[in-house]
Amino acid sequence: MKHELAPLPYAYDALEPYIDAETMKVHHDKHHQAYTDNMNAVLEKYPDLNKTPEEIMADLSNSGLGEEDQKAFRNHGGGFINHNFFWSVMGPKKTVDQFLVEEITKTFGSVDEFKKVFTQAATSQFGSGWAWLVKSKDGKLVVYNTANQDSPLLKGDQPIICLDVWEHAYYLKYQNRRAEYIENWWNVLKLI
Ligand code: MN3
Repeated sequence: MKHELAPLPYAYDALEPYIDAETMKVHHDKHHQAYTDNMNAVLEKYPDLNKTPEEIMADLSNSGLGEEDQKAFRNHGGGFINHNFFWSVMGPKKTVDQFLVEEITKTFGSVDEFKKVFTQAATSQFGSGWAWLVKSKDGKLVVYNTANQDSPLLKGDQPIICLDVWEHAYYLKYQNRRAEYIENWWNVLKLI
């Protein structure tokens, strides 16, 4: 089954000035499109596989994909899934999830404390990767980072918040200033 790249749920310039329109355009139209195309190239070898990308990722070793295709899917399918989720947690307007705020406060003590922990995970990811807030299999909120396009679904965790810290996510505007990108990004995270 061929998967289409969905349009961004807002205009390219909707996250200005924190994330610039040019970055959003290249990030979505080029990078996310490439992950989508490369994932489709893997999946077209398995026309009878009747699973969503998320279902495949959540049980990759039993997905029916060959070993090399599992590696390719982990990267490109990961890129497809992670970016879809990333666009969805951002927006030009806050739509604060009060239940999530309460859960975060219970787990981390306060939203500010959570931001410190998450920022640390995002800042310290060496090279390309992501920072995550997930609900783990046992129902706990956990922050960690992953390398490359590795998805929390690989471990059975459910993503709640994510931040792309690949250079392509910020380099046009921020160059090497990842910390500044992360600090500004809180303004476009709509959930808290
Ligand atoms: Mn990216």
